[in-house]
Amino acid sequence: MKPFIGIPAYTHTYSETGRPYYRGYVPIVHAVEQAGGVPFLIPYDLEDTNLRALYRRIDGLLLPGGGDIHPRFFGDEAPHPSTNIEEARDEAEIKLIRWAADDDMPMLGICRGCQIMNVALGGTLIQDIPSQIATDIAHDFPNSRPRGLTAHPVTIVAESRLAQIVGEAQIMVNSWHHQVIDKLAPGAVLAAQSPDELVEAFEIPSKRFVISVQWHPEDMMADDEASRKLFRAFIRAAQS
Ligand SMILES: [Mn+2]
Repeated sequence: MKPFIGIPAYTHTYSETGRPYYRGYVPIVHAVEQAGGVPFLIPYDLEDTNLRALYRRIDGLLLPGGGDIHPRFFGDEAPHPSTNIEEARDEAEIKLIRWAADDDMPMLGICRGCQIMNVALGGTLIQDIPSQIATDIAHDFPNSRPRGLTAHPVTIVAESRLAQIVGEAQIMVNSWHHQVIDKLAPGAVLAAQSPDELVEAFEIPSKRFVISVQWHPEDMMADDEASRKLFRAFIRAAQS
């Protein structure tokens, strides 16, 4: 049986009509399929018992990219003018992540998913790299940039699970984030960092498979073996 991979869908209301829709990022769904999993989109704004019922059907949880996380979830009292905050999404994803952590369900976090996983498990974020950190590295490229284009290298921590999976000490990754992890959650360890020493990936060694990356491997699948290896390792873990 192929494993079911839960992917929280988010809502989007079209300004022209005011009608709300659920949305999921197509390349993530395709990446899960290519790696051997069955994608399972989860509408998050459900009654708790229904969210829990959907959760119980999945074998792995994939937290996708998206807008910023409300700073109240990581105890920051000075909100930066952040973009696309959807607190109901934050709340539902935090619930799903905590359930999955308690059950030792395999999890893969991507970009916002990396950040919300860290927050859900007790870590914090830097709200805005450009205004809070001196760095020469561009982490937040314009949306017009082709998604498969790499932006900066990351150094993978030797001995990490990520290093075992990827089999390389350094890889090139894309980058579309203006937020980044500050303090790692208890139990989480650094798995990769950019040359300016920002957290680009973390993992939780005590869990069967919990890895989060700040880049978007789903957008690099076509040309990048490291991205394919990461998705395949996640699906394999969800299958076992
Ligand atoms: Mn980056």
